[in-house]
Amino acid sequence: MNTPHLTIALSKGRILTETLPLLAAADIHPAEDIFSSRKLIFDTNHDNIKLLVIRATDVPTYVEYGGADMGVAGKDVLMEHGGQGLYEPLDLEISRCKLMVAGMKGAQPVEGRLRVASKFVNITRDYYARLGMQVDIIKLYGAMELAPIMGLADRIVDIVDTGNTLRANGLEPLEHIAHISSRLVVGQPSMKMKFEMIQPILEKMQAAVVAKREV
Ligand code: PRT
Ligand code: MG
Repeated sequence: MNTPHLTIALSKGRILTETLPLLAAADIHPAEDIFSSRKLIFDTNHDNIKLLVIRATDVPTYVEYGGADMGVAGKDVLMEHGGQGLYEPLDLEISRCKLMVAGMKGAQPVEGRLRVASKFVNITRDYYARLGMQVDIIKLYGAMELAPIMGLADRIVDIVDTGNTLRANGLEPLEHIAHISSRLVVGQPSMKMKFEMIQPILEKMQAAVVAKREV
């Protein structure tokens, strides 16, 4: 019987550094140094396992459409993408942060409709819909903190870790939307067709997550 191939999509950037030790715990090692290479596809120590290193926001898309069998992405990215076609079997407990609403420190109450800037437009829409509030959402691709300063928006929805970025820009956290960490996702067809290959990887990664927790 020939062994199936497995492609794992990894988010480049800050999540990658914390993902590699968890993959190593499942005996998956890139064949060369990911950080010094410009490649997008990496061989591993297994002939039939390849790694993709792509933008975090593209990971759920690759996995949903079968361009990768599984992947690692932040819960923020997964919430924004929507869960269609994806299983989320494992919380890797890495790259933790919070999704929050923030605004200018000590700002006056807003009259009329709130203007909210974010790159997370779906999360923002859902959040205010649950509060029964109609808001104007302004899509940005980065540096959300600038929007309230320049009068573009009253609020932002963004990721907060230490809060230093907010503080440095005269903003303050106002409302907590969700706790965020990175998750392992598996495409639904891959989970079915390649279960025997995926299952031991999941188990070993889970054991590594638990072991790390107990340090
Ligand atoms: O850079 P690119 O546009 O390709 O994507 P990206 O910026 O989303 O990637 P990256 O690598 O920066 O972040 C990927 C993931 O890391 C996010 O999707 C989160 O799940 C997770 N993560 C964890 C964070 C942070 N912590 C974080 N602090 N992502 C972003 N930040 C940024 C935040 O946007 C803000 O600008 O850091 C700033 C806040 O940090 P503090 O410590 O100042 O509060
Ligand atoms: Mg970034």
